[in-house]
Amino acid sequence: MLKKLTFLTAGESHGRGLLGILDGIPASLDISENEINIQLARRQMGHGRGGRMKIETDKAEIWSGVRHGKTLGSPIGILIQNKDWENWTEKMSVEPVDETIKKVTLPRPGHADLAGIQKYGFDDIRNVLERSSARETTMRVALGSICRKLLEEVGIQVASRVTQIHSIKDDFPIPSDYSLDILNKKADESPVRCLDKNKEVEMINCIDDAKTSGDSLGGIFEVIATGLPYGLGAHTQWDKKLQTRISSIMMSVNAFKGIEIGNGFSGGMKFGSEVHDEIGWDGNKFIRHSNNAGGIEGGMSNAQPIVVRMAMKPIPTLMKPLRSVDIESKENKDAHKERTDACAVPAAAIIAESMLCFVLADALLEKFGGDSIEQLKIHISSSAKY
Ligand code: EPS
Repeated sequence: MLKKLTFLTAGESHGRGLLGILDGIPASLDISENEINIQLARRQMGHGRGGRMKIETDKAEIWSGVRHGKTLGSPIGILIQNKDWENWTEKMSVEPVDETIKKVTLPRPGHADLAGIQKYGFDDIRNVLERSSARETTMRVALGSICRKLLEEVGIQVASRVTQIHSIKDDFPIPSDYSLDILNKKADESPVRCLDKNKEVEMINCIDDAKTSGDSLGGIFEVIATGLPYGLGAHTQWDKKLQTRISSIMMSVNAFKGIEIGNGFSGGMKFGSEVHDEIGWDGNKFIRHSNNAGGIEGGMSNAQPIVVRMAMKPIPTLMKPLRSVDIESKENKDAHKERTDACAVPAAAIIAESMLCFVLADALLEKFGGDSIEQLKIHISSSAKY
């Protein structure tokens, strides 16, 4: 669904590390490993994460596509080492090993385990679970942070906040004087990325209770982008529409099960007169009296903030496992359990920010083009409408 950018990730959760390539970023964008690492650290935050995040301190090593702090226009290659690898050298060895490695044979409901072994004919679920692990999202955030940098260069910002964990809702409206910088700062300060301090305590307690009872929790979060011009995406064909592109990339994250743009589902229960955003003129430009459309009309950005809400399912690995069947013996048994997170909704919000960055950078490059950032800026300043 990306038109100008291409990215690929590789790597198993407990393998040596993660590899990523991002192609299509114009030349002369300032980027440093540190800027990528700041985003990687944001993804590692959040109450409810398990032991793995205490082991890893994700650091990106740029292997290609950048010289003297600026992109070259060539593919950008990144490597992130898994610190946990040293504990898995036999179990995840690339070469055959003499030691007998215990197979994982108890598929977890909700994970890729059962469909994966049926598809590939494996007799060890580890061959599936290692790649279907959320560890892969580390590289998405690393590559997405380069897209974020490109967007920031032209005044587009992306931020997120958690609005619900399990049944605890944070309905706190985003204060009108908050820039997205401030929103991200406030959300980053919260262990659950929410704005309401009372709800924060309730969410933390809810996560702790779930953890104590060997369970896991999902939730809902909001991703917002501001500073967009009119006309990213197009109304002319299904795959050019901005909402197609945003939803397909968002829904490529395993744990994301629902998406809503603007007032999405609640709009289905209202009259048209209550939903559509009335148009005004402030003497200089068109304005809107509301943003229920979430910044997209007819498949195009309409110069309002883009607002996307995502639902994340509870993590499928449970310390109090659900019923399953052994794939070898076909006996009824409890599902596989191993170290896990009780809740990763705050991290998921950062992953979704990165997903939105890919689409917006791609659509921006499609509309305005340019081999270098300077050219892109010239094209934007000569033709963008806000
Ligand atoms: C995950 C299981 C846990 C998570 C992991 C995703 O890892 P481990 O099995 O090593 O304890 O912490 O997430 C990450 C490693 C990460 O970086 O987000 C899973 O099964 O999906």
